[in-house]
Amino acid sequence: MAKDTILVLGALGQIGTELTASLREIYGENQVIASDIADERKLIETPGLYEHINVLDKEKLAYVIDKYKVTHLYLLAAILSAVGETNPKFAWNLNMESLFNVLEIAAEKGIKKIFWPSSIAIFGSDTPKINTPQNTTLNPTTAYGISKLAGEMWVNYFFLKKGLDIRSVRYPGLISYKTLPGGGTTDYAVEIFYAAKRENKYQCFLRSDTILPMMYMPDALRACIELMEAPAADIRVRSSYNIAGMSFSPADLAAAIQQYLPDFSITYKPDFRQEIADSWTQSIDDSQARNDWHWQPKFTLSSMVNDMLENVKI
Ligand code: NAD
Ligand code: AKB
Repeated sequence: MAKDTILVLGALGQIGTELTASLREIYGENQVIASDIADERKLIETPGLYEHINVLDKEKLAYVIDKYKVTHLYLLAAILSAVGETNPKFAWNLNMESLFNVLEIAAEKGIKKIFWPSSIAIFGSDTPKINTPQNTTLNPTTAYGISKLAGEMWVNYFFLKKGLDIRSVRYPGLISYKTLPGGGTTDYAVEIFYAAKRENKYQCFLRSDTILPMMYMPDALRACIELMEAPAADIRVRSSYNIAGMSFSPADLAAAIQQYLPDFSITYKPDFRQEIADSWTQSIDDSQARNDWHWQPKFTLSSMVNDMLENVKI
């Protein structure tokens, strides 16, 4: 039987660089094709097959899928929340058209499984902020959040109408040390580690008490891989699953860093990203993911800070 072949779209971003490496470790170097609109030289750590693909170029996407007989797609190309607010129409166009291209080609070519991440950005100011339920009020007020909410509805639609096996999680803000984040509201929680190691101080663009749901990258990668490997019958949410890691404010994170770097100091100068953060929730109820596919985060604030400070290279 032919082996499964995976194509990762947007492989050079914060998640993609690490997910591509993990997928290559599990499924084999030659079974995972990385692709992005950016220069392949950015993919330093994971040598292997690479294709330059703009996800808006449907013909090229279809050509690469045929060329490698791709069976599994991971769509990671997107514009995130903060950059999205600088050009809302572009964020909407890129996030929606890329998803539509993938869904239509997948339906036409019989792709076996697709992973497409949603985000906590689908929540809005009137969503319950603490222990936000799986099914709740969803009135996002960012272009990014609107595109993710519409995306959730479309992946569910393609599951129901076309039988596509699409799986999704609503990632919280992701913290990692291998690739810098690509323009989100939660990026401060990565920047702070570089500033702490470089200068022992950080000016945060959010208020000190802004609590947001966050997750360390090893947990985020495991969530994706475990969800994709779960039996289809166990996947009862076909829009996107709530998943939780940890929740903290910039002040909490600074205090955790001070456990290791006692002279580290933080100041606050909130900018336009504060309004975005204020519209999101603080903590997530992920019991449906825990029940359906046994999701369980491993990292806490303190173990994440310890690992980040050990691994961040300046
Ligand atoms: P990122 O911005 O770091 O990476 C996105 C990648 O997509 C980049 O390498 C970029 O070059 C590429 N890209 C942009 N436009 C493209 C195009 N037209 N064609 C092909 N590639 C293109 O993003 P990320 O943080 O890795 O996020 C990946 C996915 O996860 C996104 O859907 C994002 O919404 C979602 N997500 C991320 C987070 C997070 O905290 N990182 C949280 C929630 C959800
Ligand atoms: C962002 O801040 O835009 C992302 C996300 C939570 O989706 N990190």
